[in-house]
Amino acid sequence: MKFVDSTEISIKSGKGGRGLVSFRTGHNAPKQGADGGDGGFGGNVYAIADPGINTLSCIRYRQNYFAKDGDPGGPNGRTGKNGDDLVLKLPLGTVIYSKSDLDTPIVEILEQDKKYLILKGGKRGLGNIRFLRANHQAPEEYTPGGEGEELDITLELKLIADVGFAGFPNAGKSTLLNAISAARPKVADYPFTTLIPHLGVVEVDSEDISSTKSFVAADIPGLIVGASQGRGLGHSFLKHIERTSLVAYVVDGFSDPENPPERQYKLLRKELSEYNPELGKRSSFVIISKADLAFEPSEIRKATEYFELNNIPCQVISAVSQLNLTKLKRKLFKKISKAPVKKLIESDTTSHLPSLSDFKIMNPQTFPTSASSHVPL
Ligand SMILES: Nc1nc2c(ncn2[C@@H]2O[C@H](COP(=O)(O)OP(=O)(O)OP(=O)(O)O)[C@@H](O)[C@H]2O)c(=O)[nH]1
Ligand SMILES: [Mg+2]
Repeated sequence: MKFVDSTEISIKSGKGGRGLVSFRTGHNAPKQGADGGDGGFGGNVYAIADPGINTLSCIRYRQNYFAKDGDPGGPNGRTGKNGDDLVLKLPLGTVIYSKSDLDTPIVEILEQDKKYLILKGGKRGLGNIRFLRANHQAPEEYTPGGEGEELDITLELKLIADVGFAGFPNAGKSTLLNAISAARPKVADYPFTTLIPHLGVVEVDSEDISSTKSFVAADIPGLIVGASQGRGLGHSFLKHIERTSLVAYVVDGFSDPENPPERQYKLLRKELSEYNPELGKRSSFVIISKADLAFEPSEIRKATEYFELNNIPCQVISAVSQLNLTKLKRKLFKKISKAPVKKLIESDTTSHLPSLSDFKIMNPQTFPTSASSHVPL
């Protein structure tokens, strides 16, 4: 399936159903008593996480997503049916913005079993039965249903992974994810083999406890110098790293003596800082790959020297010969269990949304007092 990580759609909540004006009729008295029921509430628009999907491509085939209107009230005091809600099923990690303000997210889908309210449906209209008073026996008043809300939204998928592998092309990121998880990103000896991010669940055998723990690692397409300014492929995926609690820099330690691990690390870190200064400051971990290509143990010592001197946690590995992979998994797990998932917004709120207009009472000329003070909604 094609990876779609940004799309735009229009959403609308349902209008509330109109209240009914009706009267019981008898043989000689055409208006024996008001009995017009309330309308139904308009349907809300919600978003939920669907564990079965990991791209936005399924949402993209349609432009408009509308909840249903509430039905009008019926005679004999019958309340109209509430409009059906619209539930957008989205991949975990989707961020929803109003198209007119791409800086302030409205909602972030971070939890599996939570229903996130995006637009509230219109209030139900009130039937004339609600306006019945001792001194007002044949009320003609009713309220129309409240309008629904409309919004053009932009959806962006920002993966939720505990660890993001950031590295230059060919560093061995995909080979590593293949070796430590069930994910199977393609591996090849040419740059930019990975075109879309891949997630893998990594199981960790804990040293001290008998239970198995796991974390999610993301293989991000290779970055190049200038990625923060939009060069190469990596730029559009840098945003996925924003959400990982730990950035693991994957550097090829032994293929090119001209390009030692600390040089790669500094360049990568600079790119991330230029993209988002907070990212550059975030705690990092360095994975020095392809140790099977080292001829001498001294080469391995040399590769780690800079990181050890500067107190930067690192691990030399070989995904091909499975060297130090258990150690690596344990170390990554220890680092991430201290750092929670980075949220883009502190709490999701819909308070920014335009409030529904207050009800207008129709036919108010005969109604003795303000309806809103009497009528429970
Ligand atoms: N010898 C050796 N080669 C490796 C190791 N890990 C990866 N490679 C090789 O390095 C090349 C690139 O590996 P990938 O895993 O595709 O690299 P990548 O970082 O995912 O590359 P992009 O997707 O292009 O960013 C492939 O030819 C791999 O076989 C390793 O531990 N040892
Ligand atoms: Mg790859």
